[in-house]
Amino acid sequence: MKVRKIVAAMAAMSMLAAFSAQTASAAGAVTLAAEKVNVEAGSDFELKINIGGLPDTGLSVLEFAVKYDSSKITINSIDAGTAASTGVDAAEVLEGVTAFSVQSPAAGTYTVTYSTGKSDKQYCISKEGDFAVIKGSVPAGTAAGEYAVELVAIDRETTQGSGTKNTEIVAGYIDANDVGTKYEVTATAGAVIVGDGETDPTPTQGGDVLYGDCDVDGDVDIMDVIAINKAILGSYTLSPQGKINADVDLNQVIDTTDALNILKNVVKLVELPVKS
Ligand SMILES: [Ca+2]
Ligand SMILES: [Ca+2]
Repeated sequence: MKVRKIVAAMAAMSMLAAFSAQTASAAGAVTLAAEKVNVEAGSDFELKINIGGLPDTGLSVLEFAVKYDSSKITINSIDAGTAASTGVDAAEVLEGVTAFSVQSPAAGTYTVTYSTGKSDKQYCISKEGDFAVIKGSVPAGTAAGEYAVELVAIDRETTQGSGTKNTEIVAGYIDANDVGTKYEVTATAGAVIVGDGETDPTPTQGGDVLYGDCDVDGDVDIMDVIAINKAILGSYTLSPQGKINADVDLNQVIDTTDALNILKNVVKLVELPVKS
């Protein structure tokens, strides 16, 4: 039992060592699939990672990384979903270690692990459904498009000091005799879809476009400067016409340069749109 405790305390990385020493064969594939969600720029989103194809024993270890473009979407947290809420932390008290754990070692990457030294099915991942819930936001001004949320192997060595790069999402079960069984995982990427998922059309030149009129009330004044600044900070959502009107330097991005140019226009220093 001592080994099991150590294994649990050191989490998934040590699990791998246990697996390489005593891995039984396993049939079937565990599936991990991230959802695709539609989000407006400037809004929050929630995206679930669902698990299926679980073996009868459940899984006592699972680890993978979530990769995304952090210049397009922001992930604030990844919480345990229903399938990861086994109550094991109350039964297996290890200082500072929870079975479900999340870290962000680099921008655009989170690692997600579940690991327990317990072999009882109730403490293993044995329910299909949402395993993890990602909460994040899309910054205001983010261009329309589909931004992938990939589920991949954690970028590290297979075991510490092996010099071999890990290429697998690890899923396994360790029984009461410390015999490990490893399962294949089929992962499906999800996405955060901003707008209709298509790149924004070229803004209409002339016509109904009133450059600088971010709140689309028919004139350009200090309220538009406030509106665009709030939109950049994420506390205000520009309407589709507002977005076209706000991009006063016509570079397809709404940012502080546009805000400054609208302010300059209000005090009659520049004409809009500005020519770059
Ligand atoms: Ca206005
Ligand atoms: Ca712009």
